[in-house]
Amino acid sequence: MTLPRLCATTQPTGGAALPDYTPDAHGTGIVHLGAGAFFRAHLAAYTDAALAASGGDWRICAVALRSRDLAQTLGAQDGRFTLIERAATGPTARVIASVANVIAADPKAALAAMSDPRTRIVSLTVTERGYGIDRMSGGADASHPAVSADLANPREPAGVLGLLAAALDRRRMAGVSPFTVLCCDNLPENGKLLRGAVIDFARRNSPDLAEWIAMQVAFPCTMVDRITPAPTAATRAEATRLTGCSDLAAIETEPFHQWIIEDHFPTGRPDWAAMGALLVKDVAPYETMKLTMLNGAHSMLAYAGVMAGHRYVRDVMADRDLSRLVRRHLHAASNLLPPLPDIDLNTYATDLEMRFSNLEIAHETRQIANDGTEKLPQRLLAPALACLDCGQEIRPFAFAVAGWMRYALGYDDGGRPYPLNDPRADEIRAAVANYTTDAPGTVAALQALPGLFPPRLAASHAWTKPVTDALAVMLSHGMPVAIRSEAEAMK
Ligand code: CS2
Repeated sequence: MTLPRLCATTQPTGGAALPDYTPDAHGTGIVHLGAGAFFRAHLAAYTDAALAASGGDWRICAVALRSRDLAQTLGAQDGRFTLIERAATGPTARVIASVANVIAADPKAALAAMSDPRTRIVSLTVTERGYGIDRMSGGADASHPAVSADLANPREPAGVLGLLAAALDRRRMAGVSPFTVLCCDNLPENGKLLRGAVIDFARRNSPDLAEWIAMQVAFPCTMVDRITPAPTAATRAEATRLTGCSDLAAIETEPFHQWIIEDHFPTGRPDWAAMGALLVKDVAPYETMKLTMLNGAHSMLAYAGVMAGHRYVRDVMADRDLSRLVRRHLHAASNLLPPLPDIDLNTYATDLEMRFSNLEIAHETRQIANDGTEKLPQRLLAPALACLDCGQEIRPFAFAVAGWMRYALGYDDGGRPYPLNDPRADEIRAAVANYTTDAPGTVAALQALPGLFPPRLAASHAWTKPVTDALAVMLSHGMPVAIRSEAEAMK
């Protein structure tokens, strides 16, 4: 029997909750760049809840900048998809209808949508590497392929910074008020960072535009959180069970979700608080907490976990020694943070251990290990530098970074090579080519990658010694032994 495809005209059956508003009664007010799994589990779900609770013309035009397949799939389903929440008590599902239309790998159409006066927010989940921000200067990174192409041809942009600058320019010329730019990626002070990069990009061709953006455009910061593994055939099978339809755009996620948003939207916003978003004045402390604790521990366990043969985060948590190192990392990270009025950091850490241990979520360590050069600075290197400054034990961060270095060598404990998924993979390979089993040489070579390690950290013996020692054990005895001896050293 062929199943009907989930779309606006099918009537799903099978227990999934259906939208309790009339999607077509609402216009589109958001253009979202990056239509991947995280967007669908987070912003699309919050906006769906906001439409149901308070209405408004806030449906979303989702732009897939690169993946034509995903956009076509979602487009063929009228933007509908099943959001499966996997809890220990069993899965529940909801059909999301906040996506009104989808643009696939078509920058001209994306630019037109962003320039439309009805668009009041442009939100983004394009991953850390998708922007092309020079993290040392905070400006646009002219060596990023999309940035350099768009700087050469700013009227026909295809990359993120180019599209934002060009769309804002069109609005400026047409006398239309600017949209609010809402960065939802795991970058430190993400709104501020993106603002600096867009202004710098614009300045290179039009100082007037740069000035206008600086004066007129809001870039609120946000902290986003929901663990969302890449969907698989099992996700789609579950969606079919829960909707009675075939759904090629279904995703699965954990029940937990958090969104903390700086409340600065001059042209309005959906009622995201309807699903629990917290609108605050200053997001920075929450963002630092999440980046250092959740994401820092994630990166640590991903590198150690991949090298020790643990496929999923839940497998890491079932490894007695490595899960102790996760706890140690969370504790060390929380000690670096200022107190937050409404969050108990010990409870936050315990909750994270529970979330990582969720047996229903198949979150691949390899997925988290991707793009290390984009993630290390805010997750592990900034905390390590903070340890140097305040005299706190640096070892947990040294072990985590040694794990990244071991992974960056590109071969496992059995000598089998694997591809590095990192925008700087070629540079990394060239840097470590001569040091396959030499810990001090590897540490020195990777720390010399331009713009990655803070110079003060790389020059500190108190840092390089524990990194080198940890890497030496990983190289001579293998990752499982390195994990065990690191956990034993805690006693
Ligand atoms: C993860 C994040 O892939 C990664 O690097 O650390 O995607 C993490 O799952 C999310 O930030 C959770 O909100």
